[in-house]
Amino acid sequence: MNMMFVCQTARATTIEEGGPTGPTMEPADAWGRRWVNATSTLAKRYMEVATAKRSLVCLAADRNTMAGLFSLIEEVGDHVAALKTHVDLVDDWTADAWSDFCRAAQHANLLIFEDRKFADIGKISRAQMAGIYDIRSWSDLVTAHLISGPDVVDGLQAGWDDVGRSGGVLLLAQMSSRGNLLHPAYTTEVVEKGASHSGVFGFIGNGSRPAELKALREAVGDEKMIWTPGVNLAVGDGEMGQRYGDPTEAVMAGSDCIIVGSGIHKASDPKQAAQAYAEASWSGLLNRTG
Ligand code: 5FU
Repeated sequence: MNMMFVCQTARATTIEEGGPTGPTMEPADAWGRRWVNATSTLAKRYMEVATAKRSLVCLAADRNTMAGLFSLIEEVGDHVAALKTHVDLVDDWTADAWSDFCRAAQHANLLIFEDRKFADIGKISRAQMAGIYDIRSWSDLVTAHLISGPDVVDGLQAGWDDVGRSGGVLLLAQMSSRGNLLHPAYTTEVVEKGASHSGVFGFIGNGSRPAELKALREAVGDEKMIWTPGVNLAVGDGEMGQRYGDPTEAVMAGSDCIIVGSGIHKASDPKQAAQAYAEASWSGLLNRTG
């Protein structure tokens, strides 16, 4: 992919511009308690970008070619606030192409979130941040299961430290897939252990079940983020056990970011779809009380 092409076509949205579809709003006014209580610089950065773009959408960019990924950013970059990747599902992945892709994402003002779901002991998680994909060098956020104990978070933080960068961990407190084993007692323990850790940016919640999400928000409190997959404007069962809930309801129940994959990247018009999800998420934020 020609980097010049990417730079000319992708456009960074600034807060001063007020995003693509409306007047400027201050993050504090849009986010209320979450803005006041957030202690993480990354969370504030996310809330600023989301406010500027009037979008609480994280694009799950699950396309398996670099060309497909580049065109997605070009089409929807203005309407999403973060980019979620699975670096290991790209068929024609090369380090150079990925580095250009990350640059295009940064240019579009997107936090880069690798949904790696780390789950090993601390020292191995640290080592896994390096390796061929070198996740520590380009990710702002990664996911982790807490099943192996709290050192996984320290290991991931050490990974970013090793290259002089910083990042945040999203712990899986719930999942959207049917039959998952993250039962309420496990969720409670993940939240208890994660809530006080400065390396924990927030939690993954189940976007398909607003009642579960509401309970998760009550347990988490106002400081940390909750980001939610399992969201689609077509509510119901998805492919291979995925479940979908309504984007606006998810935000009103306490989600700070809806993670949307096929609803955008498989749409006949991804830009229009991204705009629809942005609007649904933004109206949820403006209408939520907590
Ligand atoms: F942790 C989770 C989860 O519980 N459910 C998910 O669906 C993560 N995901 C990711 O969100 C999953 O790996 C996909 O990348 C994305 C959902 O894509 P969809 O096409 O919107 O279903």
